[in-house]
Amino acid sequence: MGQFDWADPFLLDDQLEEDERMIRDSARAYAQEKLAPRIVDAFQNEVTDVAIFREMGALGLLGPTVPEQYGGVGASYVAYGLVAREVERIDSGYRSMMSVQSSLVMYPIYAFGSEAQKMKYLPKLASGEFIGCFGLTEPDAGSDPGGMTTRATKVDGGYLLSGAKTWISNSPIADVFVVWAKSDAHGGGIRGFILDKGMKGLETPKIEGKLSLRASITGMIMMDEVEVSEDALLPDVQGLKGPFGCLNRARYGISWGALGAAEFCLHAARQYGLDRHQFGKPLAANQLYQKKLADMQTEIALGLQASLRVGRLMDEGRFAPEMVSIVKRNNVGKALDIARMSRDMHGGNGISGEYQIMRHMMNLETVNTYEGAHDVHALILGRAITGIAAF
Ligand code: TGC
Ligand code: FAD
Repeated sequence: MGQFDWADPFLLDDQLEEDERMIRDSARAYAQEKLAPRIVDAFQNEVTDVAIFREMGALGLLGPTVPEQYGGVGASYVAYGLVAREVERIDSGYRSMMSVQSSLVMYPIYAFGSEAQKMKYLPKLASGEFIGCFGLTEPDAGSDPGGMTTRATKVDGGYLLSGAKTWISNSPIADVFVVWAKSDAHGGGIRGFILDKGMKGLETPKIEGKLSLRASITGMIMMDEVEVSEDALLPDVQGLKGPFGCLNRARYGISWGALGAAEFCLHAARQYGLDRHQFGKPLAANQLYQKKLADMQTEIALGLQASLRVGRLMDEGRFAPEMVSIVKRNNVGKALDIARMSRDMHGGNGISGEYQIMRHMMNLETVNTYEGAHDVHALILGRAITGIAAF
């Protein structure tokens, strides 16, 4: 008979390769030693520490799946998921900074870029010397990015880009902008462009007053006839499959990351229940309290196994986007439920910054919305089940 480990019910650790465990351990040590001590103040004071990009870069945590010749470490998608889980165990905002850089900026340059674009951008993005952002969402095109109005107009030797992107992670501090626009030279089709900080007509105002992801800066990308040369165009993709190809990877990483936040909330509720006494016994001695812990543990364990399976299929080149919709939607939804439950189990202390549960809860509200809102993923799955698009 095997031993039961409450913190690793299905022995996930046994299912990892040695190099995946090494990357996971390195991410865990960094997150616990360097990120955990910063986060309470960073969230409270809405501070995004740009040094974090360089620290993560030095450890190979940015774009880890990119091959070594371009600055990555050629890691598996399972390893990438494990990094997301460790970073989001501290804060979803820190994971956001990492996953935008990795899946939404480095991946499209690697997958759709020219050799010159790869050499120019990838090593500096991998080291954290450059910070990247990804502009898809617009004020009037969120769940329906096909409704975007940003335009690329052909001019001699290049393009003029005009339009507004909003809710863009990292944009106010970014050096590199992957922006999606409808291009008149390509029949109005959606194309990707790489813009650089400081270009004339490019503004990146910060969005103020967020109550979620406060350690990860968010802004707009305002483009007023920004002139780019022909070599700013990502040559190897046209249409929505460009941005969606990136989103598949980022959404998959989020499915692991959200469960890292959920694990933090489970572990905190368990310890709180053991330490705090009411009615002459520990809170954890009550049946209701134990049922909540069991529900949390069960959802986390099932969700991690599902993400591991999708990661293995991704590494084998056999994943379908709908698989990613299942794990992004369900794991984030369950993580949000778990954070709310843990907040309740902490009583009054649950609302304090010091106990950190409410911060995770507030962050997960964003995670449930971005990268395809919870219900939008249900519609993607509904379409696959019925053959009818209900958007
Ligand atoms: P649809 O007709 O379904 O597809 C259009 C074209 O795209 C292809 N495609 C995909 N390709 C690869 N992967 C996927 N997941 C794909 N989904 C669709 C499709 O094959 C087709 O190709 P082609 O060659 O036939 O043209 O498109 P639709 O307009 O009906 O889309 C509907 C829907 C709901 C699927 C889509 O619009 C959607 O997913 N909406 C959600 C938008 C979203 O996720 N936005 C995220 C913005 S970025 C972000 O939030 C970053 S936060 C990061 C952080 O801080 O961590
Ligand atoms: P809407 O599309 O207006 O949706 C509002 C509600 O309506 C949702 O509940 C949705 O599920 C529902 N809904 C929409 N359509 C349907 C339908 N057909 N049927 C049923 N229900 C529907 N975007 C980027 O491009 N890059 C980034 O880096 C980025 N970072 C972000 C960071 C933060 C902090 C946040 C909050 C957002 C970020 N986003 C980013 C934007 C994010 O992807 C969008 O907010 C998201 O796609 C939803 O779009 P929306 O906000 O316009 O909501």
